[in-house]
Amino acid sequence: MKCRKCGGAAVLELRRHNAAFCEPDFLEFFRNQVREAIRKYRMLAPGERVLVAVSGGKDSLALWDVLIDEGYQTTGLYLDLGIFDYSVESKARCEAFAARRAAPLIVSRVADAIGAPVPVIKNVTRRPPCSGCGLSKRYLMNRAALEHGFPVVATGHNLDDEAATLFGSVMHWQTDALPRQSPALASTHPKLVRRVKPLYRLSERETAAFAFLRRIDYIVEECPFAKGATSIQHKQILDRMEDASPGAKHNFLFGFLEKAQPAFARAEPVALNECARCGQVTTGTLCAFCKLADQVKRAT
Ligand code: Q46
Ligand code: ZN
Repeated sequence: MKCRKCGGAAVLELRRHNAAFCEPDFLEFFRNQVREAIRKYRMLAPGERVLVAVSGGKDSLALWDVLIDEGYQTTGLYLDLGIFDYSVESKARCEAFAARRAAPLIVSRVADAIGAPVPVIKNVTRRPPCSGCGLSKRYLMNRAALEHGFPVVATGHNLDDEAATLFGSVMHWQTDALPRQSPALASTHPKLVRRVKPLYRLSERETAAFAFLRRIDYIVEECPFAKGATSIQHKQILDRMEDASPGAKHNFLFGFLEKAQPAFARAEPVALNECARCGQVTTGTLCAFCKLADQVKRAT
């Protein structure tokens, strides 16, 4: 196998690109894909302050690594979900990465914000753990960005994540979710920061290879609650399609973004208010996070 760029010995074959790369050319290919994502969706201004949501996994730490090297003023945000050893280990990886790159890291505990960690929230609500967890993460990311004066939050969602989310939304025809399925979400309210996903052009295998080659120490284990989550089942289905037909995920996601998404755009923007208690954005009077906090308080 020869590198497409230099003809040297390749370390990685990318079937969907019908190409193989040596180590330096793969790293450059990876960074170019991030640059292209940022350019195409105008995700970040040069040198902008960016809050990077990090979980300790390969994707978010690879993203942070690239953004630091691209000259953005980054700060990491680690949300401690209180999920047993998984949270202890993943926090340690984020702290070690931040120390190695001499980058600031904010740590925020879900239990401090809502009154209980994710496993307790799951028991209180009797809903899948990812439901309360996802809601809390979205809320706390936005709140941390506002409190610390960041105009934008970057997350490590990759091509596999985005294709699986799209697949799930299409399977259930969640037409509310489809307009928001985008690599970049603009701010539609002064209290809502922009959200961007600069890794959306890169597969999970590619981010794993990048993290490995950059010697990033990341947590390999998944969250224990990920097992059985429907998003994992959707990923497995898409993996089988990708095996049979390299490029299937890319075509599914990119085809949607380029050709289908405009058909689902809302004619009228959703009216947003400020939560009567916390002041964060909501479509009702009290936001979903404050309602969840009340539910936790009543039960604990
Ligand atoms: S952390 Fe939270 Fe994920 Fe664990 S409980 Fe679900 S949403 S799987 S990315
Ligand atoms: Zn609220």
